[in-house]
Amino acid sequence: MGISGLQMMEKERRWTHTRWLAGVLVLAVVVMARPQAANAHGEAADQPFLKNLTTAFYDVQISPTMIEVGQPVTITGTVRILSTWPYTLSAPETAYITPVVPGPVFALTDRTVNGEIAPGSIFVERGQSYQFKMVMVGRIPGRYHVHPGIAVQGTGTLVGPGEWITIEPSAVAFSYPVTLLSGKTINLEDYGTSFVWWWSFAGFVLGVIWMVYWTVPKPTVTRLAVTSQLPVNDDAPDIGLITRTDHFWMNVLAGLAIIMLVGGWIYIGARYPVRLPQQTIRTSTEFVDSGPHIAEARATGAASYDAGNATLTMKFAVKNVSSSPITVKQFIMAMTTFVNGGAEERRNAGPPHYVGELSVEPNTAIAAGDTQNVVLKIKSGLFAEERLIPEHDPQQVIAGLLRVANAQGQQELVTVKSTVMPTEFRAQYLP
Ligand SMILES: [Cu+2]
Repeated sequence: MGISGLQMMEKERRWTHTRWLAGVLVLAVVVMARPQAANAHGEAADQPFLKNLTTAFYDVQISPTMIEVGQPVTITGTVRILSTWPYTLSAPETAYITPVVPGPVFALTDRTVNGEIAPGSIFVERGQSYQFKMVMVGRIPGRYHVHPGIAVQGTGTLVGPGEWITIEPSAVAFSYPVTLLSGKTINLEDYGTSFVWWWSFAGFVLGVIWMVYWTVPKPTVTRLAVTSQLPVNDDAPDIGLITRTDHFWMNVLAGLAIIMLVGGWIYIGARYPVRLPQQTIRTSTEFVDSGPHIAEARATGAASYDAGNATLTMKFAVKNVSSSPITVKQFIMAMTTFVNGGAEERRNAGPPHYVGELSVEPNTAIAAGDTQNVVLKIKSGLFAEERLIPEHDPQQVIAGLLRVANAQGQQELVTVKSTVMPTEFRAQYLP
């Protein structure tokens, strides 16, 4: 093969390369040009056990649902870290209760957990409940789905029920005044923004110069086959790998980086002589009183789930250990609440989309000291929408809270766990 043959091959190779690049580019444009409105926070993608065995959110209220920029929205509710927390996940120890919103469209101004101020993470325990209150103010106009969530270290963020919130534009620009310990008030919305931006940008530019220097005109990367043959500390100036000029320019870049660093220290020291390190606050909250012990419950057989008509049927033996009759009021699973009651009780149970009806049979009060076998039936599209029920898992288990109340208005949320069997089986050819 002559020189021209080699050139032809090189041309061909480049052309294939160009076509491949063009293909990737077209694909990227197609993917990016067709954005779909996001209607959830991706929780449906999580495995069912990750939702129903870990936590249960109840009594969640998110209001008001229509505000103007600068006005507050309050999220209240309770999350229980279930005692059924899966052994396949790392134990829940540190967690962070947070609003789950699409980006910085709100500013969180206040958060309490079990009545205590909780600016950061908290230590948590299985079986305990965490009553939360979060206040956030509207920042960027739009319509957003807002959930409370609990981010558990080692597991991820588990979300509660959500509500659509509309932020209308306001005549007044958003501001977030904060009073410093010195007594001076600053606007957190734009405080130091331009300095932070330009300073970061300067560091970025330095990094880009370094990267381009070594990748575009230099053969360091493209001749990997050659460089990989050289000893680690061989600059190989004889083959033009790293020359004296390169050393010079790298020293200049390193010098600039050091000047930026030292300059930054001097500037900070002179401009802000009084400083406090950023605070890391970890608190263990007092546990909320879970109320009197009035009932016990356990599964008396496998639950069944019929995906065809979206119906979950569970069997429990409920024992009344109080001195007055009790009734089963709700079944709470992950971010959903199913209510044995009227429209009013459903309205109070949480954001309407995540509330459904619960049928209890027999729906009669359980006398003091008695144990009654009850069948709980729920028909709801939420099971499929949120992917709550395992239908094809190595552990076919669900868990939740049974809310039981007596005539005196006392109530208890009893953790229940049950095996669940699907009633429909579909062919599955891929794992
Ligand atoms: Cu959502």
